[in-house]
Amino acid sequence: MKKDNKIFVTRPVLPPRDEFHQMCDEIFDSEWLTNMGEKHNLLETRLKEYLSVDNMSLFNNGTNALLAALKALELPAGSEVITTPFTFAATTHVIEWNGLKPIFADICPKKMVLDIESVKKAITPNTSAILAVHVYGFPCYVNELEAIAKQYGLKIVYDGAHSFNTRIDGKPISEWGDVTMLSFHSTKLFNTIEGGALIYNCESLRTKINDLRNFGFQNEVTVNDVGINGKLNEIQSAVGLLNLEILDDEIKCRMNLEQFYRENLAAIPQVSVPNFDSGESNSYQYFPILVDSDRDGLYEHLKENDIYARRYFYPLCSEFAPYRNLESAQPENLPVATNISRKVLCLPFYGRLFNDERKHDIINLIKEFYA
Ligand code: T4K
Repeated sequence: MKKDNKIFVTRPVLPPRDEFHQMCDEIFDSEWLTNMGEKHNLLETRLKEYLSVDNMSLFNNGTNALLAALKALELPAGSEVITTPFTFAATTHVIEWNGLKPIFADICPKKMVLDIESVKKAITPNTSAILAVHVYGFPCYVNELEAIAKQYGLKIVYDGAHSFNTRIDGKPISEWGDVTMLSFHSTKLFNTIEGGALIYNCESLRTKINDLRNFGFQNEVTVNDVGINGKLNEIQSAVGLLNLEILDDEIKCRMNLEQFYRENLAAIPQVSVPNFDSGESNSYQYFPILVDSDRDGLYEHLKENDIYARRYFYPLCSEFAPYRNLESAQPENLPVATNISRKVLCLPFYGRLFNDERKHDIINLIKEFYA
């Protein structure tokens, strides 16, 4: 396919072609394509080392992983799960697919993650869990959420689709919560084309999660759980193994690009860049900015010039048809999320862009729009 001049919000990290072809040859020769093969198991081991975690189960995408996470916790049917509206549709959908009820709480303006006071207000006798999102890799207020969960006997699941290797004071973000999901979709910092993982602190969840990932089979003749097909195949695992080798180079390029953006955007008063708290590491997944004046105008102006920034996450999940009639979905319950979703814009952010002269076009177009 012919390459064009468009600059997208992201571009996938791709492994060296010859190394990928070699891995494909190995897979063809082995005649083992999926169902927890050699490459799958090696990838799981390598990822656990890279992320400094003990318990991980790979999945064929982040959404299936999150579906299985909620199922594994055996929450009472129809119970309420407090969640953020400022996320990708998958986060809310997995609550519904598990026969649970999403209850939206507002976010805080600084890091755009769940606001603690709003979570507290949303708790009822029917609340069973909190499904929080480390949005753009900004860590949630994990200690405060943990205290709430302890007080009310709730489970915590983190949607960490954006928080590959996010750490707080050097500790992996997955140390907090019962289960953390990672997404390895092509648009993510670390990708396996499609893919994902669950990380959990309690080893006893391993069998349950792995069974749920494989239709609920415990052995050849026993199905004890309503499982799904959540298995990551060998070709995807090969992409993961090779991408892991080049991940640190990708992160370095993204760090440089982030610095470039921050330095050049500082002179544009209509635009601000959210910051991480001290001790928190950036996941270098997205580069969100908050635009005070005419965000949609700026988005269109960039698009007319072949720069495809994205308004992640606008509209809010609470505005989508399946959810908009919920009491907690009403805009007066979600003033901060509503405001931020009208201001946020994710600028193109991927390693190769740092060495592309067109990164200057992005800055110049923003300046031109506000001139
Ligand atoms: N929770 C959260 C918080 C999430 O953000 C996501 C996914 C999930 C859960 C679910 O995880 P997964 O089940 O997906 O593992 C994209 C991604 O598909 C999605 O994974 C991601 N979040 C979401 C934020 O972004 P779209 O609909 O915006 O993708 P699309 O096709 O418009 O792609 C965005 C841009 O990326 C394109 O304009 C060009 C570029 N691109 C994309 C693909 C697929 C490429 O250059 N090459 C490619 O192969 O959802």
